[in-house]
Amino acid sequence: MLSSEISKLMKVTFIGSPAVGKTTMLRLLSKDTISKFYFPTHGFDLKTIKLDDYNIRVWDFGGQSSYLKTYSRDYLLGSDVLFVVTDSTPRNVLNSRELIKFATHFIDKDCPIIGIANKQDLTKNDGRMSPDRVEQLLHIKTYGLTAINPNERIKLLNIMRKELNQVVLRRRSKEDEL
Ligand SMILES: Nc1nc2c(ncn2[C@@H]2O[C@H](COP(=O)(O)OP(=O)(O)OP(=O)(O)O)[C@@H](O)[C@H]2O)c(=O)[nH]1
Ligand SMILES: [Mg+2]
Repeated sequence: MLSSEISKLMKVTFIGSPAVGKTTMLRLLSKDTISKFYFPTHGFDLKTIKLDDYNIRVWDFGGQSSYLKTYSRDYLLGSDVLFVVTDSTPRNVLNSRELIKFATHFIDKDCPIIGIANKQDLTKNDGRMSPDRVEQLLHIKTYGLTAINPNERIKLLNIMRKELNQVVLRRRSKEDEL
């Protein structure tokens, strides 16, 4: 397949503990109304988003550990970018490290794993850490986000654009080597 064709359809996957904001991120991307109420995702949710010349299939996986154990292989397989979403609290970030270790068994070697330090609107008194601190603890590139704020849609789209562009560039340079 040509790299130009590969670039069109991308699989982006969200994983993370329950209630960290994965579905809210999906709603932010697809311009759905953002709810402050929490409705846990059962199984997974799937939406296609158009961004530049990408058709991005975003897989939003319910955070309950039973889902992950049962479906992780099918769910993670073939991801072009994996986002590990946290609520930026120390406990959740430490749990996310385990999740990253687990996920690496199911994704390709060259699939980037990107951290999201969500709920940046919360205060330090809530235990909210800065994106830099979350990045240090996760040992993966991490971006801060407030997914309940509709104004952050552009920010999330830019993060996705940047990461997908890098994936495509890496693939192109690999193709050139062949
Ligand atoms: N304060 C704050 N709350 C947020 C933010 N993002 C999401 N939430 C809230 O967190 C709760 C859980 O959000 P969801 O997006 O449903 O979480 P989830 O990760 O999809 O949860 P599961 O489907 O159970 O895995 C909801 O009440 C959201 O309104 C944020 O940036 N800041
Ligand atoms: Mg959800």
